[in-house]
Amino acid sequence: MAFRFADRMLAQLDELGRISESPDFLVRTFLTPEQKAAHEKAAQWMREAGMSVEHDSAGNVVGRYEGTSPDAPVLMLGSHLDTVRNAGKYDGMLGVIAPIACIADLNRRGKRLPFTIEVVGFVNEEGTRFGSPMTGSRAIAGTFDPAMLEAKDRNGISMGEAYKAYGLDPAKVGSCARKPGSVAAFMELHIEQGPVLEHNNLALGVVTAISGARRHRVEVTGLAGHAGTVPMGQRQDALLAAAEAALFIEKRCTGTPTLVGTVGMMEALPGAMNVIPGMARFSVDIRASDDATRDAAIDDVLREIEAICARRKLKVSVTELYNSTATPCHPALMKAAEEAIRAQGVETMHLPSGAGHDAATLAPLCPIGMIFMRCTKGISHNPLEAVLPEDVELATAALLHFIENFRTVQ
Ligand code: HGY
Ligand code: MN
Ligand code: MN
Repeated sequence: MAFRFADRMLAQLDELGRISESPDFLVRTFLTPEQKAAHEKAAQWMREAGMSVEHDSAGNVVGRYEGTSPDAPVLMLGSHLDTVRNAGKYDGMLGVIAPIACIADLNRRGKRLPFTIEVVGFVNEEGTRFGSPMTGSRAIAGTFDPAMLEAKDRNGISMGEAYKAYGLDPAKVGSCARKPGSVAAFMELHIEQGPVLEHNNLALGVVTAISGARRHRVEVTGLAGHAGTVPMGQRQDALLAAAEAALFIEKRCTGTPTLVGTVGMMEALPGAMNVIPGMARFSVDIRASDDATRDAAIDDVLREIEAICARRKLKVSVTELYNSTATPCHPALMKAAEEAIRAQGVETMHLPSGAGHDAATLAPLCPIGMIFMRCTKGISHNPLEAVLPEDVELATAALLHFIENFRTVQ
């Protein structure tokens, strides 16, 4: 069945899904040649849709569709174009391709609205390469922290050095910050990345709030040794402390509604089968729908990590990489999103987001809203991530309705 939007969009999402640092799985991280290639592809589609395009000081790709009154505040749309490792091809990218399809439709009809529309492909929402996420949306929101330029990737390259190698001045990353009042609203379309819409047999949902997250990197230092000669009772095995900590995180974060804790990365160093790990590095990602619940869990976890390392006579250093607060969506945008969805003749529901999104980062700048689209079995951050073409069609039609009926939020 030929769709008005979905056929071309799914082909574009497939094309972006093939721009990867690995031939074996999808991974496209911050300030890489693959990021540049994906942004150039998006820029081409933005131009074809009738937009002017710029790449801003943080590396975001920004398409602009002028309105009838040039000095009216901007309606900003978009999402991120970077991915996790072994990613699906809809997380982020759907939220860039859909608004481009909407603008292309307006342009085909020669329709201009009483406000300018911008579509942004944000950089580094995931934080895959340097640990610290949301760089592009923070820069636009005016909350970019230059200290993040010190964060290093797994090869020891800092974000600042990577910016230079990419051709951007690290000292100017934050210069793309928007003036307060210059952006009327930000609306992000994103796959739900969870099972709730599918469980309720709904294609689209209205997001109520976005969970806050905090991320830490932990480094444990013990004593490397010979696996065959050091008796078990005389070891300072850094990896076992990390393993104990991971199990404590699971236990502490189990049983409290909306509280989740994840150790997504763990390294044993020097990383040889016959060497007792003298060092271990691991990540801690803890979230909840309210900050107090989350922060109490983090306090307990950090205290337990210290205790484990003291007992095992190990040194430990903890670095906080990210701290975002739980963010409510603006009621007026929730209402407009619900109207836009219902105008497609379908039911919908309100639901929170356990995942973080660029929308939350933009909340200090302007009112924010999100529309969720069902994804198969709620799977995400996984190549099995999948969507239904009819849902893509519905989501894009709803987004277009939202755009054409948008009124500045009071
Ligand atoms: O981690 C998150 O919630 C998002 O996918 N960056
Ligand atoms: Mn993601
Ligand atoms: Mn995402």
